[in-house]
Amino acid sequence: MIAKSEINFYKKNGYIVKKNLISKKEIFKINSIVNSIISKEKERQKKISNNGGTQKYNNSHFVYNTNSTKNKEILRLNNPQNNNKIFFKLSRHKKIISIVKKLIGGTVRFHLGKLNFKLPNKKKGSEVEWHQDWAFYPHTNDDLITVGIYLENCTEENGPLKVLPKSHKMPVYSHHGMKDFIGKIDVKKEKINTKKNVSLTGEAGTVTFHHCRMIHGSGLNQKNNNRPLILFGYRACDAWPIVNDGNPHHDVNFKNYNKNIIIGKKEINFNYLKFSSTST
Ligand SMILES: O=C(O)CCC(=O)C(=O)O
Repeated sequence: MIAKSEINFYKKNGYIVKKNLISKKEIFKINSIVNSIISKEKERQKKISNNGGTQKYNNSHFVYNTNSTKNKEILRLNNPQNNNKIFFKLSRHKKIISIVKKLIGGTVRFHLGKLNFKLPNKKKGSEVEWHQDWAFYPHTNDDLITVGIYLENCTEENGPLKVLPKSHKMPVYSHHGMKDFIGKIDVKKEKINTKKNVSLTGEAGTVTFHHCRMIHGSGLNQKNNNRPLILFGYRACDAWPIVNDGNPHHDVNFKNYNKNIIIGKKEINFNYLKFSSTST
């Protein structure tokens, strides 16, 4: 499923793209579920007056471009794998997991999922500024990877994922503004040359893999579709989260945390977290 040369390419550049990894038949089924979930949500919205950008929090929820009821559009479905089993199965897809396993060192624990949309026709509001995923969820090591699955053909005009090759070997940059976390890098201030970025385009079913420290983002969508892109995050079993990012976390529920192990032995004791007192 993945050649040695591709693993070496990933190590050197921080990303790889596997064209048409997921079959058109599977993509067709997934898209019919996506369409039905979106229609249901739109119907639900009609019955609700202004209720904020995020409707409910059961770990799988919609994120909107605005809190207002006017011109409200869906930007994202968070954690689709908890919404419908078709996404759960996709998050455990053998072809994806066998590649992830090779790229992050042998063990695989599921981390998070998103189904991102881009507003059509150059509408502003869903561009993604340059960032490193690592800044959102630092771990005890950086064997973490983000996998992107295009559900529709994604050309340059659709606002594809863009990566800066080799940037996974650069420092982790500040994602803060004056004082608060703003989730993006000030590339001018950091003197980062973004001109050498690479667009990860591909037909529906194409799958992208990028390192958690890779600087990446995406621009406007000039077309009239909504560029559905599923993103799944995976981490090696020995990469422990330093912050609680709202996704399964060992401090919150160890059993749940272990349930996300796809390849690897379940930890049965917590000794690694016990601190011995050395104070006198
Ligand atoms: O949807 C996109 O174009 C990119 C999203 C992304 O990079 C992220 O959510 O971390």
